[in-house]
Amino acid sequence: MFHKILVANRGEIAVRIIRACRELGIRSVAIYSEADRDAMHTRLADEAICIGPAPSSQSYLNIPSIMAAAELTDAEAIHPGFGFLAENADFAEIVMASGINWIGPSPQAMRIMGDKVKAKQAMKEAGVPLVPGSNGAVSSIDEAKIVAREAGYPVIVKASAGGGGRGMKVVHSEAALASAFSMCQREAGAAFGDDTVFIEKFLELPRHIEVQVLGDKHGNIVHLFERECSLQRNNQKILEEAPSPFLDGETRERICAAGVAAARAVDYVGAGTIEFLMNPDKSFYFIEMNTRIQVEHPVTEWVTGIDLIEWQIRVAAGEPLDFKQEDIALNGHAIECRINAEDPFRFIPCPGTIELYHAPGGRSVRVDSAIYTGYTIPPHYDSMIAKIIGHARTREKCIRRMQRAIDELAILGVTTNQELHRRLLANPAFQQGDFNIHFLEGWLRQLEHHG
Ligand code: MV4
Repeated sequence: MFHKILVANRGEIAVRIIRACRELGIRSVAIYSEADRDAMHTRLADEAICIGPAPSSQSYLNIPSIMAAAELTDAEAIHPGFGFLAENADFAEIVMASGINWIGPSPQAMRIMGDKVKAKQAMKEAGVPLVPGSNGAVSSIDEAKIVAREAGYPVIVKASAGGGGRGMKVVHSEAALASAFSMCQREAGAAFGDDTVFIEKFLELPRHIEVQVLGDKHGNIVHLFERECSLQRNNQKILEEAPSPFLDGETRERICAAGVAAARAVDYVGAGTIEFLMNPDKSFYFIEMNTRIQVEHPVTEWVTGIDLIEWQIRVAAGEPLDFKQEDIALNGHAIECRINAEDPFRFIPCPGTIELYHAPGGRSVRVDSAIYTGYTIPPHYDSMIAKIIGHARTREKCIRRMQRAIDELAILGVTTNQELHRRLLANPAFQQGDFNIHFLEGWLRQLEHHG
């Protein structure tokens, strides 16, 4: 096992990883920007090293500076967390070329999944269901017209190098296709340096359901069931849960098997997530794979009992998974509410100083956060400041538990989206599990008009 890990991240995920290291008897190295001198991850790690000025481009994205920190502290491995450099295959390669262990999948797997056209080709060969549409890249408007007619409108044009909602255009008719196609190509070229685009049938009322997988370096791959991630706004998830209230046992088995097949196709090592869209008739299609640990991993940890960060580290060190698929059972229900320092209904970030912080606690409530009373939230990074995660035997009980946890939470000095969570947890459609990826935006519009 490693003796020392450098955590190439900040905020609650850096704290989550430092805590896992401490429990495993591994020394941790924090890196921090000039804006994060008083951050929790800087204080909690065994060592901390400043890597640059506040802007991410000069600190948490600054590869030479991070590598210098790793060399200086003799770190044996780097955990990238999520965001920042977590899905940067070049960074993974540089880490490995420096003789440092990369806590994540192979750069090859990251490259295939980072390129949506390549990813879809690999998924097709693995028998994972794909959204009907183009077979690979579409390079001309004439070709786009043929593909769109075949799929039927509406269609969606997506950048191959995009993902997470970036670089997409929905097209409702052939009259609108040419300009949307050209615009998508042009924007993709400017944003990603790759103007490759492809076309899919646009699914109108899907749910976003994702499968957690875990692989080791000995060819073992298991799934840890699914998460329901439909409650989002502008591709920012607000509340996630496991399992999905929409799945029956048979559909669960099929989608989880598809997740394992997807991971196997790229010899996946570590924790990964396969994203699917699911229609109301329960047909589902692969859209992309995230080759990192995700924000919402605690809901999966709670319903499976498996510590995902611990296993990311153990498999990176070469340990085999010490359990089999049959050993993993789905236990109860878990919900995560993301607490953001932002205006709850206008979604404008509200950084500032936290005058008072009181975290909820009690039975089966977990809080992953890096804030404390007196902490000043810097304006340079993400607005997510805490995750409240609850577990119970049933979804109904879990909702009640989350309602009381959200009521207990007290954050003074900065505006947060606590009230949004209070209202969402009380919403009848949410309580009935009756929602899709468009629900939150529609409901917010309704709130705007009727209070
Ligand atoms: C889609 C889609 C409908 N049809 N693809 C957005 C994020 C990226 N992962 C893929 N996305 C979508 N792809 C087809 N063929 C709708 C979305 C989408 C979405 C997906 C998941 C979660 C939230 C979303 C919000 C808007 C659009």
